[in-house]
This record gives sequence, structure tokens and C-alpha cells, in this order.
Amino acid sequence: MRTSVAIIGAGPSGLLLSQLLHLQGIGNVVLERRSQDYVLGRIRAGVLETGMADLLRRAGAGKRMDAEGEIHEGIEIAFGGSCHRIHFADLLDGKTVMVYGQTELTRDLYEARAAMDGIVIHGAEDVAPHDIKTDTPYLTYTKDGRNHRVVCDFIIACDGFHGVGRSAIPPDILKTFERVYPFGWLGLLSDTPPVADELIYSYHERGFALCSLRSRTRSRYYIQVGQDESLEAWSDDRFWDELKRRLPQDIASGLVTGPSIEKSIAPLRSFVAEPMRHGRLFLAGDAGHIVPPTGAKGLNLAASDIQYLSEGLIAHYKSGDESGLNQYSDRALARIWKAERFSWWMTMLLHQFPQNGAFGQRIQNAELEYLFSSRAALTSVAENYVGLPY
Ligand code: RFL
Ligand code: PHB
Repeated sequence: MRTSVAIIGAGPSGLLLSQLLHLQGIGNVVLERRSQDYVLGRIRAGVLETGMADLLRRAGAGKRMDAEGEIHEGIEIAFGGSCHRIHFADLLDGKTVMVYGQTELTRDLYEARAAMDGIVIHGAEDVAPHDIKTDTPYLTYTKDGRNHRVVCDFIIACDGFHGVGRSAIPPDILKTFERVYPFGWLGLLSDTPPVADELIYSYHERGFALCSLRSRTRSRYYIQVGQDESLEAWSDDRFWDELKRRLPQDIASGLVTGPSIEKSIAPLRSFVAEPMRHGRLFLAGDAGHIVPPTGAKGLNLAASDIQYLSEGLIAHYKSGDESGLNQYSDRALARIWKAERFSWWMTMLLHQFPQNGAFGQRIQNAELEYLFSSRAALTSVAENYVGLPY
């Protein structure tokens, strides 16, 4: 098979890029290792910056988000027994975020791809990039026991943190930066009404907790757990009990519990790979970087990567202008490192770090008290949370 752009991975990065290129008449193929049902079964992000929401609309896949997503003007941070609001709209002249699940967003992108007869090949195994330093790179893969080859102009690795794309960049060129946090998040999804209208990030001596939501009838909650915690050790009852203990009393007493429809543990990690281009191979989204979810930035960074990369590819095909592709890695990384900083900072602020001792805890308390005593500090958090400009 011959195409212009071969994309590895049908997560939000891959599908969004595929759709944006197709709308400009640029041929592309997406190769995905898993089935569509598997991809749509993963429960992940919930908060979209305006830039991501706009990009989804531009991709022709924003209709349901606009109908069903919720605009949020702020978040709550709980500490010392009560909730404290960060009102973005007030601090930042009306700026807001959109609460809409990644699962729904991915479903909308799949539907948009199908409506345009976009090519998404599922069950593609052993995907491997070749000749990325030449003008004629290609991908090989197997499906149903048969070998296939996709000849193309560019290969885009949108294959997430555990993908194959990044390892095609030689180790003497690829630099990686990593921090693994000594805990994970145990997440639970339930068909229960959310405990509050806005997200609540809770700093508590028993550990961090987050109350999020997908709709007025579906809630998403997380609690900080040990790095090696096993899922089996957490019955729904134990989860609800622990969550209540980590929330201010008035919030906990209003919590509606119910059976989980999904429960999983995610490790927390910061990771950046540089550069994000080698020859005709480009990295985008989680393939190039990971943030801990505390700042709600992972999916949103994937969106800015795809914005820069689609601009570069469109300019290449429309006018032979290479500058966007040449600047892609530097441009993307400049925004990525700022989101890495913010996600690291939110994580350090809100989690328990027993190894940092009483001194560390006092510093966290001082930071929280300072934050809510200073409009300048609140504005800085709000500015990062709603998303820095592209
Ligand atoms: P994905 O979504 O991981 O998709 C990669 C796709 O590539 C496929 N793949 C391969 N295909 C072919 N061959 C191979 N060898 C392949 N290897 C992998 C995979 O099957 C998959 O389909 O990466 P993408 O598209 O870059 O998207 C990134 C986002 O998914 C991620 O950043 C966010 O989910 C992060 N995240 C959040 N981001 C936000 O912006 N706001 C949030 O509120 C937010 N909350 C979260 C999150 C991530 C979480 N977890 C579970 C890590 C909350 C959690 C708990
Ligand atoms: C979510 O709803 O899954 C979610 C929201 C905010 C975060 C992380 C996850 O910071």
C-alpha cells in the first residue's frame, strides 16, 4: 500500500491527525494494534483545554462535545477541612475548560473517520518503521498472519508511551528525561451523580483524592495509593470509604456511592523524549511525553503536538514550505516542558510524600495557604490549568 502519511496508533493523537490531514486532501493510513472496542474501553482523561476543544471542532468532530460536554469556570482545592475555589473565569477574563471524556472524544473521532471513509487498520501487529532517514520510509506489519508494507512520505508515531515509534530513533540521538513518582492513582467510574458541580482536588494527610465527572449521572473518582498496590485489594466499599475520609466532611456526607463500572490503577510519571523528529519519523502525544494526570495535561499536550504537526504537514503538501516540519520538535517541546513543570508542581503540591518528612508537609501547607492568599498565585495556576497559548 502507498500513502502520504502513515500514522501508528488510533488514540486521540493518531485519529485527530488523520482527520485533519484527510480534510486537507492529504492521504493517510492509521495502524492500530488493538481492536476499536479495546481502544474505546480505556477510561482516561476528562478535562479539555479550549485549544483541544477548538481542534476537535475543526476536525468536524465537536458536535457531541458541544451538546453534552460541560463548561467549567473553576475547580475546587480541598485542604484543612474545607474547599477553596480557583475561579478561572474571574481571574482570566472569562476563560474556562470543557469537561468531556476522552472515551467519548475518541468515539467521535472514530465516527468522523468512518464518515469520510478514513482508513484505520485494527489488529496491526509487529508494526515497524524502516528507512526513516531516507525520502522513502515505510512501515511493515502483520495482520491475520500475513505480512504487509505501507510505503509513505512520513511516519508519525502516535503510539503512546509503550509504542514502537520512539525506539526507531537511535539511542545516541534520543535523550530522555524521567521522574517516576512513588505512588499511583486508583480510579473508579460509577453511574452516580457527581458529588459537586466542579472538580475537587483534595490534599489530605491520608493521601490525595480527586472528584471528577463525565456527566450529571456519571462520576469519576481517584485516590492516591501505594506504587505496588493491587487492584484486588480494593473492593468498591473500601474505595468509597477511603475516598470519604479524604474529603471535607460536608462533601463526604453528600457523596452518592454505587457499583463501579470500571476500576484501574495508573502509575504516575513525568517523561520527555527529545528530539521529537528523526528524519521522516515524528513523535506526537504520549509517544513523546508523559505527565502525571494531576494537571489534566496529557491529552491537551497531544492536541498541541497535533496542531503544530498538522500545520507543518499541510504546508509541506500545499506549498512545499518545510519550516513548520523543521520547527516542529522545538515548538512542541517548548510547550511540553511548561506543562511538565505545571503537572509536576500540582503533583508535588497535592500528594503525600512521607519520605519528605514533617518539613515537606509544612512546606506543602504553606504553599496552599499562600496560593489562596494571593491573586497573583491563583492567576498563575488558573493560567496553566486552562492551558498556555499554542
Ligand atoms: P494513547 O491514547 O496511549 O494512544 C496510543 C495508541 O497507540 C496504540 N499502539 C500501537 N499501535 C500499533 N502498533 C504499536 N506497536 C502500538 N503501540 C501502541 C495503542 O493501542 C493506542 O491506541 O496516546 P495518545 O493518542 O497520544 O493520547 C494521549 C492521551 O491518551 C493521554 O495523554 C491522556 O489520557 C492523559 N490523561 C489526561 N489528559 C488530559 O489532558 N486531561 C486529563 O484529565 C487526563 N486524565 C490521563 C488522565 C491519563 C490517565 N491514565 C490512565 C494514564 C487520567 C488518567 C488516569
Ligand atoms: C478525569 O476526569 O479523569 C480527570 C480529571 C482531572 C485530572 C485527571 C483526571 O486532573
